[in-house]
Amino acid sequence: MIRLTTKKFYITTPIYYPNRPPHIGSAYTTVIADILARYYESLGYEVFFLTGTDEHGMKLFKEAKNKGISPKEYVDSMVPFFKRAWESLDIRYRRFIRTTDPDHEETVKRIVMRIYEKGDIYKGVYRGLYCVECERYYTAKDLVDGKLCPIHLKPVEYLEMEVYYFRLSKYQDDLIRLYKENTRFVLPAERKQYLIRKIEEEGLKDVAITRPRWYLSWGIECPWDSDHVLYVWVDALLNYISGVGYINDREKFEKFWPPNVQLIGKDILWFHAVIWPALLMSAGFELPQTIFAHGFLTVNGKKISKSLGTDIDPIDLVNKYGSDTIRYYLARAIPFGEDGDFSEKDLVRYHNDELANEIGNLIYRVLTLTERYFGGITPEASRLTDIDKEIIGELRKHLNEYHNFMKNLQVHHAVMRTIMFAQTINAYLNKTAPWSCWKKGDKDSVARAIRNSLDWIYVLTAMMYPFMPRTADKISKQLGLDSIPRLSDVRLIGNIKPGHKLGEKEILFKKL
Ligand code: ME8
Repeated sequence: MIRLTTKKFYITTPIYYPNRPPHIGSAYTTVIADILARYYESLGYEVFFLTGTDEHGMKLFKEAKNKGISPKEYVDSMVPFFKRAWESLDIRYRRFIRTTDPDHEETVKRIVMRIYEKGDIYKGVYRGLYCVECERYYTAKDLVDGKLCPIHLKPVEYLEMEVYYFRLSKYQDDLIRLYKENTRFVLPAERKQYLIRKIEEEGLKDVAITRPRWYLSWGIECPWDSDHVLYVWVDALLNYISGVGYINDREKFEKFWPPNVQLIGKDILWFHAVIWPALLMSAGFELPQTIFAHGFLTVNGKKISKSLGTDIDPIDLVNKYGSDTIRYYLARAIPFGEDGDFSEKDLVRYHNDELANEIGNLIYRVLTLTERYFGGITPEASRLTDIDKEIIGELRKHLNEYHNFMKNLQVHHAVMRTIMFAQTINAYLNKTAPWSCWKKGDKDSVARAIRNSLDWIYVLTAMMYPFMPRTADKISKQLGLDSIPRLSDVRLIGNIKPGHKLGEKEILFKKL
């Protein structure tokens, strides 16, 4: 029997703390994840894309207390902000996981129990420093001026309490081996080098993974000791297992595990590249293929924060510019992996120069020519000329590079190749000048230039789809197609048949 196996792609974002609505930083990770999910979907992979909210821990508990409501009421009231923002940005997640979901709580208990039974958890006393904003421990030398958290610049707390520890130190050699042998496990490569250096210099210490209930009750109960609740980070990391159906859809879990790409910001690298794989090794799960830690965004050169007014609401941006322009800008302007700055001035420039002038003009131009000379019907044309073949060679190079960049998570380069693909078609039109050929009565050359350009716009549409699904849909309609071309099906010639009637043309991007 022939078994058809479909390739799978499982991608995750961090689950965000719902103590404030999403901003352009959380939107950034989520948009890039959606771009990669749509890319693999268009290639014919079965895709599972997980995002959600991280709802336990001291930070959420304190915020709720300040508001005079229960933690659950509080998180329930905040989750819609995330769902609405992601909807406005056309984020097509397959599940929105909340760590208060019952199947998540059950999964967490089962997995930590497994780790406990293996002997990797023991009781001890924690004495040290903690930042509630980060929900993480610090040592004095990590702090700014000896007292402030290096990320939030707020004073840390001193904690002294009985806790259960996870034997992270036991996994030190396995982790170092993992980083060295599996070159794609942590990307970009500099981040991996940082981890190796830090672990080799300082050594791994065991990590506290519970809190006594007298200190914090808002969390998942520790399954072997009801006087403790689990540390919010252990609870949160395991969302990547529960979210893909570990308890409530075993078939899905078997199909998609392990994650292919886990996107995070560089702020949470330690949890994802050190604690997470160690927990998985201990519990006996296959490890994710790649943890990719991107850089941090500032807004007009300033840190994103409520007090500085830089916590821009993505929905406001979408209302002003449309989701495709925001998605395009985030993918295009910030080299994926590096820090970057978000500025509306730049966004407008990219919109005008690249979207309106290159892509919008190209499509309008080709549709206008088809209408003028062939009544909006794809013409029949004779064999390819040497110029056509040369251009096809160039386009093939851009398309191949586009795929290489997408697969290597160099999303910004893939966008560049899309623009270069459009520029090459524009240059082809200038070179073949169908309007002059028409004047000379060379109808065959006109037909060839138009037929080829339409075929290549078809490919361009498929390349644009992951970044700009709305625009890809509009172009497909203008081309008279029933659906958006898929990357798995496109060819460099022969996509659109002669006699095919195009749709109505329309300006794609108004200049801002
Ligand atoms: O850390 N630039 O949640 P969080 C780019 N709940 N990305 C940014 C950013 C910025 N300025 N600010 C935030 C948590 N991000 C935990 C995660 S996962 C098991 C638990 C993005 O709400 C980036 O992806 O603080 C970063 O890692 C994440 O938001 C932190 O979100």
